[in-house]
Amino acid sequence: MVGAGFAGLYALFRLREAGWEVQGFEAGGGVGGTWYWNRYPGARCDVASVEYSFSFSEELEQEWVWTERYAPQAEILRYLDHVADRFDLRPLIRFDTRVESAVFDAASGGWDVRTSDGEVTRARFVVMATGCLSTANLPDIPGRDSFEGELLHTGRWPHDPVDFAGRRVGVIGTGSSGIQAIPVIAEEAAELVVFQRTPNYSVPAHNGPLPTDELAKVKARYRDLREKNRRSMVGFAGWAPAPGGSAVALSNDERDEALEERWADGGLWFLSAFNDVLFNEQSNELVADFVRRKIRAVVADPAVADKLTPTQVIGCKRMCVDSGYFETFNRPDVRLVDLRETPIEAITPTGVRTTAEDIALDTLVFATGFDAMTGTLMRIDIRGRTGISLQESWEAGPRTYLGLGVPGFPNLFIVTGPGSPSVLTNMVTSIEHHVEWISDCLAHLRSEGYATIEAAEPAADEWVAYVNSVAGITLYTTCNSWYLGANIPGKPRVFMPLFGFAPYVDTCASVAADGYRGFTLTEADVQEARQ
Ligand code: N01
Repeated sequence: MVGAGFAGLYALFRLREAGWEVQGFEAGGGVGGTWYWNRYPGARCDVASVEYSFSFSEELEQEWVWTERYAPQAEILRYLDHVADRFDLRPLIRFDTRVESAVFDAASGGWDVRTSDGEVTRARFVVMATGCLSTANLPDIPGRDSFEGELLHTGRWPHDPVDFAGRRVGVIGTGSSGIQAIPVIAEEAAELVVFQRTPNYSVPAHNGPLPTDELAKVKARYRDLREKNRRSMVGFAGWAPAPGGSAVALSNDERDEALEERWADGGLWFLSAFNDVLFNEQSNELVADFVRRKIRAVVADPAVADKLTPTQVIGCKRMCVDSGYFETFNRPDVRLVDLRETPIEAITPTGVRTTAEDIALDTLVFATGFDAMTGTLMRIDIRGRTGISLQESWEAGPRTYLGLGVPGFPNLFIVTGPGSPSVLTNMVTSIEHHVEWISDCLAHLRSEGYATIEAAEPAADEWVAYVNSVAGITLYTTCNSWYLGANIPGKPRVFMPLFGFAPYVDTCASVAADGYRGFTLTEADVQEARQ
């Protein structure tokens, strides 16, 4: 089990319960994954806390008390620490231990997993619970390493508090992480300079304390909520009103009224006001225009408002959820630098040089995202049945079957891998679904006497074509997003996640019911005969 975030912890729990001997490896010094590394100011989840939580234990669900509508990073980390202790998972994990390679040994039908502590562990199965957003992207801007102030990345935030008081701070990047951190840093810093390459859409979180009676109501109906989430397209907001029809079908007033209602509720569900926002350009433009008007109404200086106003399709890059982001630009001590007008030329020992000026800084925060979905897997030397590496196999983009299995790599499973709905859903719902599917699959192999399972090439080819064809009917492919790998120089442009959770769950169930259709299962003696 590689990773001890939500996915690794649940996989360890579930597989141990099923009677397997399990060993977890975790590069970090503690559990938590994303929530261990992303400790930047303002970090919180933008799926509601009551939904962004495990459903596998009713006792856990009932006893844990979420204090805010959207849980802050520290509370989610406390929750995962609690899970690790409550279910006694820590003894199963080797911390501060990075998996460097995993090599399939055809003779034994198992994997040799080499770790940074020099050990090699033999495993029959390997489950990569390595996360979709776990390898930080630190762009190679000229002079970056010459900076003499403090250089930070939101995804690798120090454990000790960072002091911004009296400092001139720069933030590069205005995705979800930047948009959360900027208002909080602005409160503390002497000056804040925001370096923006692409403006982003953001909807207010309207975060606040979670009233006890509201939490009690959820707890009373938790099974129903979880079931609805599993039957939804995104794995959350299962109780929310169904999306309206097309945005195009309404008058301007009717549309604005519907959008105002969602805006007042806040959060990602805003994008589901109408059922065609991610499919119909005209509908998308009407919704985007509503958000643009909101930005202009908040930002006092029209020139700054213009720079902050996105033009791309809304939702194409992951929409953000904020607490006072646009308001921050009305502060006298916050400045926006539009990198489309004046790109960064270099980072200097004292700050950032754009084509227009030298900006002196004490602290520089990279909120520049991740080598998403494949970055972490591709940094591990994973070698399959024929000795081929995952890097070679995925040279033109990730190839999986169901996002769970990779042809040529027997007995290797990926939790929320590319080709599965993963990042387009509530991650915890997707993780639980995958871990349960993998656990059921291993039980099947054991009971039927199979030694190996491997995604078949034609099944993976068909699956990749299917994922692309679904992406092709959405508007997701119309901009440069990390979903497409467009944020990493040289990365193949392939839309990596699959849109639509509920139909995917049905497909996975039917594959299993069909004796793992599309996978090749090998019996123990056949495996031996192959050598
Ligand atoms: O990263 P991002 P993130 N020079 O890739 C800019 C999840 N998440 O860490 O758009 C200058 O979205 C880049 O500009 P551009 C969520 O799924 C969730 O913010 O490429 N700028 C962009 O503005 C999210 O989508 C939560 O032009 C550069 C920014 O850096 C995902 O994580 C919170 C640059 C990167 O944005 C990633 O979010 C946080 C360069 N060389 C994150 N390179 C919650 O649940 C990149 N940029 C709340």
